Amino acid sequence: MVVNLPPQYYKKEAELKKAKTLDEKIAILEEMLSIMPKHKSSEKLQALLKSKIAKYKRLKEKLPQTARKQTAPSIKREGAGQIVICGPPNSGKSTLLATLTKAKPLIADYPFTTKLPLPGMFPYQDIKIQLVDTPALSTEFSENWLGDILRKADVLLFLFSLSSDNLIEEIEDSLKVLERFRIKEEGKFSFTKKIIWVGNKIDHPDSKEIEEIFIDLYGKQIPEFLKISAKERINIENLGDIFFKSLDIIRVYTKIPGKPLDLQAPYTLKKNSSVIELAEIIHKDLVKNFKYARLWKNIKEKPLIVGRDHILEDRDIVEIHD
Ligand SMILES: Nc1nc2c(ncn2[C@@H]2O[C@H](COP(=O)(O)OP(=O)(O)OP(=O)(O)O)[C@@H](O)[C@H]2O)c(=O)[nH]1
Ligand SMILES: [Mg+2]
Repeated sequence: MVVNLPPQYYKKEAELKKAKTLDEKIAILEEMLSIMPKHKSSEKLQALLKSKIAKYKRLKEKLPQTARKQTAPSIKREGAGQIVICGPPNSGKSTLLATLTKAKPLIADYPFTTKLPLPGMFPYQDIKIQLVDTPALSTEFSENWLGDILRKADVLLFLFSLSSDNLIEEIEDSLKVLERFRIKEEGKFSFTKKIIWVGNKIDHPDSKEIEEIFIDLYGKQIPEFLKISAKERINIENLGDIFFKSLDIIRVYTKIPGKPLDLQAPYTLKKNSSVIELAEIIHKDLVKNFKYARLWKNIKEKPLIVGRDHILEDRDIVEIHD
């Protein structure tokens, strides 16, 4: 049966598509319901709108207070770099955070369990990398603050589930959100951020079959992806090396003249940083009064004497003289 709907209804329908928050969506849906002519022909549509309103209200109930108030959550950066875990609902993002760090996120077998970002520190050799779990990417529910968190990350880890029957739809939906967040270029498979692609749940009996479908569709654009089981801890031993490499950082140990070497806590700098950039982080007086530096590749060998523009490498030991 054809439903004759007034033009205001279509206007509201367009507004609904642009609505970002659950409150906005509910308000618009309620308006649509009130505008709609109430006869037999529109019964189905009325029921659909009512069920949507009920669904959004249920979701709102589940949101913690802070999210309901629309205060944008943010994460304080800590450690040598920040990798934000993102991806479709139920892919195991929170499980991965729980497996790799001491954080205790809520994990459950239904979508949209995670409502707020949660950080955890991942120990890698003598540094710590911050991992952040986030709510699922979803064109329907992702709020703009999630975009801020993803754009501020050093690297993104996109986690998808190799046990999901809807994997392709889920990835497409996530990619649309990344476009909305201006992290993916529209219509192109190109991103403003470095992304580590990870297929999770390889312990699942269907994972081989789903992986084939994934490769058929994305093999060209995503030639490299990791396969893990966050829950069963399969293939997670190399993640540290991969994370460290992705961050493009180096560790530099400093030695105070006349004191023994303390290899405890390295400074972390961007790759290709120079000696003077290290001095800047240590103390601004060191920059002003910089004379030369002694640099060891190996503390047992004789040091090199280097100037301010010398480019540092991972694990260099530096003693600045002023
Ligand atoms: N078989 C299997 N199940 C997993 C694995 N990782 C996570 N799961 C299960 O998948 C379900 C979802 O896990 P979560 O970690 O909550 O997933 P999420 O991506 O954080 O989900 P949302 O926060 O809802 O987006 C839970 O039942 C987990 O136990 C895995 O490696 N293998
Ligand atoms: Mg989660």
